[in-house]
Amino acid sequence: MKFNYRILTILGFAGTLFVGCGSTGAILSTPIENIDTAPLKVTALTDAEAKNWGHLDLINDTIPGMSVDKAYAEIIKNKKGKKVIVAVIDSGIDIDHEDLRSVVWTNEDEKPNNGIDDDNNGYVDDIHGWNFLGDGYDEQLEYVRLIASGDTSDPRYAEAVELQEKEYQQYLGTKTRYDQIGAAVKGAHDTLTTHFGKSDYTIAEVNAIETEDEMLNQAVQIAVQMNANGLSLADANTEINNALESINERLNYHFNIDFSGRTTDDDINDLSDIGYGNGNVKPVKKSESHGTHVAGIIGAERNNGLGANGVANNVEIMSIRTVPNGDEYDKDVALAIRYAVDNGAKVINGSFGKSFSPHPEWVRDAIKYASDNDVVFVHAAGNDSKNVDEGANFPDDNVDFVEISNTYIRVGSLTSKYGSKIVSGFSNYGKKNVDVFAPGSDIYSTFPENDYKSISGTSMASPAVAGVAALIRSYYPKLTAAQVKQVILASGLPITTKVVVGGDSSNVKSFSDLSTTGRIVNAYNALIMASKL
Ligand SMILES: [Ca+2]
Ligand SMILES: [Ca+2]
Ligand SMILES: [Ca+2]
Ligand SMILES: [Ca+2]
Repeated sequence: MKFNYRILTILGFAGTLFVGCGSTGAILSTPIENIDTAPLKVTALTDAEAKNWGHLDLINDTIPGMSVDKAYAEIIKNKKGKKVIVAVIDSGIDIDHEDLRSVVWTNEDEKPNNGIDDDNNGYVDDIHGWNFLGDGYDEQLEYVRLIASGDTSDPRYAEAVELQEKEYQQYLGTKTRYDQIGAAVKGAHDTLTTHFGKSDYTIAEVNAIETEDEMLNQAVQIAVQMNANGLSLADANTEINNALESINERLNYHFNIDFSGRTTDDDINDLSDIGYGNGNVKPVKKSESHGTHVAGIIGAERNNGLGANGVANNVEIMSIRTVPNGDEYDKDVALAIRYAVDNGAKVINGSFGKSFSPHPEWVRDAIKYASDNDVVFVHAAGNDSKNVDEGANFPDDNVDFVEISNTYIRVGSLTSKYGSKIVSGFSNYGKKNVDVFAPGSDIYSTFPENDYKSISGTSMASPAVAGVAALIRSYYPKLTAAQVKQVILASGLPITTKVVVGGDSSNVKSFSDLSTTGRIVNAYNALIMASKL
């Protein structure tokens, strides 16, 4: 699964609306009292800050960004460094995007569209990367595939069955709630449209209504409540329909034991059966935006007057389409990592993961292959608000905490609020299995078809760190991948105060217990430390 957070945010929002039905101002969080004395930024971010907060500086701006702008102003200046290839193993990238097309990797040894594997790397016409999914888009979750396989001898079969029943029922319940809210919102909007003789009525007009009509009164209440949450009824309708689309995808594909999404003609249990898929590394539809957003965080062209600034200014982005709408296959992930290593990537970003894995050794071997070949692998910690030391989280770099790679970095997510709420509520953590934290909440970056949006997830924190790794490799190319990892970890800013974990104000932990380092990534410090090695 891709690790962005949009769907869950909407679910939480509408859940609150439902619970609070009839009363306004339902979205209130419990205040946090005196769990630290760290300075908090008291004013809201400006528009410019909101679109760039991950690059700002804790001291100059009181925002816990990675000091990227300071690094450019004081260290990099006009230097141009060495070009670094960064592989994005994801959902495909809009390589024609106005803010990305200048940084797209091209395989110079391959001739396009001749049906021949000119560079003899096992992939025909792979010009900008590879697409292991072919025309595929929707997929089951991995534990649903396990149930579909009927392999009752698998030690996790019973767990999978239980999980599927639980999650399916949960989403079915959510769907029912959404259908109810959707019907109420639509009914209220229709009533008010009829009442006013127009659909673009204002909240002031709604507030002025005085009536004994029960249906009209109810419509007023719903409109007032939605307005308290910042939405007109028409907008709420759209949000609910979008959310329902996501929920239906889950029910129809992710949790559906009878669905098969695989379109490539390969044997999924034979790692030597390669060459399937195709050279089209773009998303198959606009909604497949994840990889494009991730790519922009790493390397969107800087200071070109368009959209966003990537962290790194001298990269080529290789797109390896591997992660569907649903769980990725171990075989595709293992081959994608090897493709990246064999075709010149020095940094790989993996903003995806899952809790079941039929062939974890294939992926682990590939991660070790990256490590053995001097490639940094950056992985998102995941968005379940949980401690990943306590359960399976794939792809991983260890067996029972014994690491097989010294170039693998796992990243948790930060908000822009320095202080007790600095950890993103969705972010996973782990004293052993998460290494550092980096900006991941409300990150502005590229979306398909020359669009730009702010979205949240550890999926956004991981490429921020991949960008820093690329910066170091660009300006200090003599450092090994293992040294780059060491520098990123050791140069981060330590935070020793207590923070809220899982977005739950009763769950307070010391930030230093959430990762191996207790640090937040800082590009400025990393470049200084790299210069001294
Ligand atoms: Ca080729
Ligand atoms: Ca060719
Ligand atoms: Ca730009
Ligand atoms: Ca590790």
